[in-house]
Amino acid sequence: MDHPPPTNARRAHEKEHTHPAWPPAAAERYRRAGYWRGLTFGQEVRAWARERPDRTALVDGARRWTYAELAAETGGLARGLRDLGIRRGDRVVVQLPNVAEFVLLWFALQRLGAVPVHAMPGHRRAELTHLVRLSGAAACVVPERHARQDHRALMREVLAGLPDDSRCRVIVVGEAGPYEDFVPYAELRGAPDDAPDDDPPESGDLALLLLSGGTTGLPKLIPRTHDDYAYNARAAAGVCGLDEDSVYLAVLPVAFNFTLACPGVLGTLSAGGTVVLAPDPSPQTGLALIAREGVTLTALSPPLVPHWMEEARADPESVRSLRLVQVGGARLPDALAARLGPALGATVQQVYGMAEGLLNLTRVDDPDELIRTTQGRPLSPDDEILVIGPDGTPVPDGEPGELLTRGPYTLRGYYRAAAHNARAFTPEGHYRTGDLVRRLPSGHLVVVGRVKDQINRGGEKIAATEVEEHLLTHPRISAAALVGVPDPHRGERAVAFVTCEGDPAPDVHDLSGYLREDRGLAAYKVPDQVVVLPALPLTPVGKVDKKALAAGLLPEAGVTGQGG
Ligand code: OOB
Repeated sequence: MDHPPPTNARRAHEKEHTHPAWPPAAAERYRRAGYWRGLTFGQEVRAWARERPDRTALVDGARRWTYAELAAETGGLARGLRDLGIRRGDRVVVQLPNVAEFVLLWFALQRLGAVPVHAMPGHRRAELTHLVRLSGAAACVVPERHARQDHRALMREVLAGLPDDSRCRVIVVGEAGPYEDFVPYAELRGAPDDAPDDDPPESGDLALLLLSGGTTGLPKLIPRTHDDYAYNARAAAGVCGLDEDSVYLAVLPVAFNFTLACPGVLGTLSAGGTVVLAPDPSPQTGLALIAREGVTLTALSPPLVPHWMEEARADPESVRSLRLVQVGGARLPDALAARLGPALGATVQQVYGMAEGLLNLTRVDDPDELIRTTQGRPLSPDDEILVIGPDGTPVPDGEPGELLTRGPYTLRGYYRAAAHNARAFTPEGHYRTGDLVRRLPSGHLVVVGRVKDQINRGGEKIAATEVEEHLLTHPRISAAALVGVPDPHRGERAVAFVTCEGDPAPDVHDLSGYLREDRGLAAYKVPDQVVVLPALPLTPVGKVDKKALAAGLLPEAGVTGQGG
């Protein structure tokens, strides 16, 4: 069992061993190779402002920031956060949609050496409470409202579920309203450039905590350092050929690693380009921004692709400036990959990444065949790739096996999860991705399936056991198995197979209400379909036979729902 941490805010001087880092010899190699440059994000944002003060860094609706303004404003915000009591090493849960305040606060936290913990906009009481407790957060940042949710009311519920000694502050982007103990973002704004510099972070420090897609009960936190994350963003920017004229449109949530650093927001800024935030992922909003701002690259998830193609066909003029479209987070069907480029008049880049680190991308000069049918090859020459069979030994190229990896920006262990780390990593420090891939002689990977108990609902990851544990708290449910089955729109949908006691058995509507309202679970984790069975089928070793369950829902016998 992994033990929950104390919930009160920890200070930087407390020496807690939270996670394993790279061994010194590997770290030295990564520094010598020039991957780790010894700079913090706080130093980077100031250096960018000195190099190109007047270029546009950030656009959100009618609001625009030059690089000089970005650095000045984050300096003032850092002062405001310090005055609130946030210090180097403190964790701060950030749950914001695609608004400029995400970027400004993110850099302000970096300047203090405080550590943003990335929540997704859709997360609700269950996820937020878990994030605050596990990270021992000193503060949470939320929007006033987003997508019909009052996040202040939600935070009040989260705080009520914490022990009395937790001192988690709440910062609201917008009005605090009746919540008098919450701090409005506007009050944090100190004088420009006034960042405190008495206890500066170091480049090897923890810079952020990302949420893992999860395979076990509760989501794990992924530690990323300034050195490794800056390399991730900069190297991805290099692969995408970004420069000062690049304009990146952030369509997917900015808190998502793909959008933030692959190359995304951070890679674009490191290259001197401009970041434009899309308030929603619709092609109508996206195409209007592409036309208005001269966007040159963007990143989509597979379910968005058909809608964006349709809109672009109707209005080809609007996408004239677009050069590169990245697609990742879930498997892009080969047939869609072939049609996307011509529809948007841009080069397609498949991206197979993970918050844990390893990033694979097709290259712009790859042959069409590889761009259409593979999920790319590793970003770094020092990404080490192993593809292993069930016996743990490497399989030949072309054969499917589980992908294991280690390298200059892939974690060596989750945060405060020693027991889980013993299973998720090899003794040599390779991360077990849980993905089934085939490696081609060119080094490109094809994602063919998954051995982890996770559902990938169009890029949104659902840990089956997390939802099963919530389902089992329902008074009528006696057994539950959440299974991914192929779905024409999302690639996969989540089906809950349950056995019930008493009548009537709960249907999908009842369970949706139960999971969202009673359990406080994010809506995207609610099963799309519920199937009640007299008993769940078991494998010979007595585990629930998820393959058999998934196969039972398919018209074509013999195909399982676990494929990537
Ligand atoms: C990205 O990161 P996560 O952490 O949300 O999810 C990682 C998992 C991978 O292990 C794999 O199972 C799946 O998502 N995945 C893909 C994929 N990209 C991710 N499966 C098939 N094809 C792809 N192209 O999803 C992520 C992080 C950075 C960049 C892009 C995606």
